[in-house]
Formats: sequence, structure tokens, C-alpha cells
Amino acid sequence: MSTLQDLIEQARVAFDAAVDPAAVEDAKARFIGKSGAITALMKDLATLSPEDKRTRGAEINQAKQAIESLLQARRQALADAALQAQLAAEAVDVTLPGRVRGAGGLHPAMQTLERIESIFRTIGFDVADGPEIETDFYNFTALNTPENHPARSMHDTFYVQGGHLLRTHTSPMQARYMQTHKPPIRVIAPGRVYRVDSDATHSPMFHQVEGLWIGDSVSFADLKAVFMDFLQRFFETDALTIRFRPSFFPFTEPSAEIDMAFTSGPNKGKWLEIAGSGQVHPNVLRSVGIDPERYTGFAFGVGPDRLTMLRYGINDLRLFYENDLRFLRQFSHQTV
Ligand code: 2NL
Repeated sequence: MSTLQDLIEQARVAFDAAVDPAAVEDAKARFIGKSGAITALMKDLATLSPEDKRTRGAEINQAKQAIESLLQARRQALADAALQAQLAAEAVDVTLPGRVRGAGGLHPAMQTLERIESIFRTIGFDVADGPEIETDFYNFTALNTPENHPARSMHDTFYVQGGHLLRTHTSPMQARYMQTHKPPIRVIAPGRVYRVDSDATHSPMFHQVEGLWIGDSVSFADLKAVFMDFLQRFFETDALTIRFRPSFFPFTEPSAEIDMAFTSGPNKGKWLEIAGSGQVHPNVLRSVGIDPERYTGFAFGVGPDRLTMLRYGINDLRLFYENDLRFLRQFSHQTV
């Protein structure tokens, strides 16, 4: 029979060998549980004399307390080790740089649209909006473009199911605007437009901004003043000049191309085609319910992508549509 000291030693070894709480509790059961070694020794006391019972009982109790404190120590050691392991696993390196989410930036084409919008707003123009999938009426018929006009052919216009089409210019927004507003009308219509055209200088999707002013005797002279003011503010210089060249558009009569030239700077002296324009055709006014005998007005259409290229010195239109971040980041105020 082992001595009480042996029993304590066996308990120490058993507790040390237990590597998780469940094993520790198993070992506890073997020594101080209901059917453990200590409990068995207690039962044997019944056979002893009262004198021996007291002495032996006290010894067994001391041994039990020694085993209990070994048990407590082992439980504590395992709990400490578990905590340390968890802390190590969840360690956070507070010196790492933060993970930020880039806020992104506006595409240069959109920056230009917003810039044009804000310039025109300051001189009393509203900004129209409208669908990119249009009806034949708003894209062509209302704009005095006859049934057999080449612009309507499948070679020039993307048609979608149900007789609708992708708008080929932003004028449909202005046609809708004229139906819902009374003169005087001052509005610009910026947005995406689509044509069946794709090569080095043409993209099937591009941007347009059209302007429209309908009122009492609004003339070509007003167009010239408004357009000149716009260009000077867009390019932030008075060192530019414009000229009108006779042209043709179905929706204006007379019609003119607007060319501009810088009078100083790197682009000095070169004439650049910048816009189409004209006095709004009487048939256009009639088709949206405005009396052409009572009101006149002008309209113009600019390619903002061209203006963006001039303003920033970009030499290839395709850069706008390749989504190369090395290009786009140059127009973003973000650093990420
Ligand atoms: C171009 C030509 C132009 C217009 C657009 C217009 C709109 C209405 C009525 C009459 Cl609602 N005209 N827009 C007029 C002349 C030219 O754009 O080559 N743009 C880049």
C-alpha cells in the first residue's frame, strides 16, 4: 500500500501530465473524487479505534488538502497558458499602416461636364436630364430630321428592341425640356451619346453638351456672347478668339461651326473646331409646341472630350475609355 506521501506524488505527476482541463478533472476524480483513492482511505477509517481514527483522519485530510492545492495550481497553470495562447493568436501589430478605402475620383470627362454645368448655371441656364435610350420622335422627328436621313440608318445609329435607339446626341433632352417649360428657356443638356463609329478619333460612346436659349428675339449675337464667355471661363483666359463658319444641321437654320484659337500660349494661332451651332429651326419649335413666329433662339453642341483634351494637353481620345489608372489618377485629387 502506498503512503500518503506517495499518493500526493502520484497526483502531482498525474496533474502535470494532464494537458487540458478535461484531463485534469479526470485525474482529480482518480484521487479526490467520490470513488477516488482518498475517499477509499476515508472509508477504511471506520475500522480504526477512535484514537487512531483522529490521527489517521487528520493525516488523510492533510494529504487531501495537498492534492487539492496541486489541482488548483494545475488548473490555474492551464488557464494561464490558454490565455497566453489566445493573446498570442490575436496579437495586433499597432505599428502597421491603416487599411484605408480610397474615396475614388471623378473621371476627367465627368469633371469637365460638371465644370461646364457650373459655368452655365452662373448665367442662368438650367441643366436638363433625360434617358439614354430614346424614341425615334425625340432623337430625330422632333429635330427636323426626315425619315430618309442618313443619320437614321443602322450604319450610324444603334437600335435596340422595341423600336428604341441609343440617343445620338443630347438634343432629345432639350426637346423634352421645351415640351414641359415655357420660354424664356435657357438650358444645357450634358451626357453620353452613342454612334456606330469606332476608330482612332471616334468612340461609339462619347459625350456631348448642348445649349439652348429660346426667348424674345434671341439672336446669333447672343450666341456669340454666351459662347465666348463660356470659353474664356472654361480655359481661364481672355487670350482666345472665335469664328463662325457656315454649315448645315437639320435642326438649325442658319447653321455654323464654331472654331476657336488661342491668341497666346502653346496652342497659339491654331484654329480648332469646337462646336456646331445655329438658330433653332422653326420646324423644331413647332414640333414641341412653341410658336416660331413668337419666339426665336439658338442652340449649340460641343464635344466636351475635345475641350478636356485641350485643357489638359491630352493627345489621344482613347485614353478616356481605357480605364488605365496611371492616366486617371492624374485627374484625381486622391493620393490612394
Ligand atoms: C455638333 C452639332 C449641334 C444643336 C447641336 C440643337 C438642339 C435643339 C434644337 C436645335 Cl433642341 N439644335 N442642337 C444645334 C446645332 C449643332 O451640334 O456637331 N456638336 C458637336
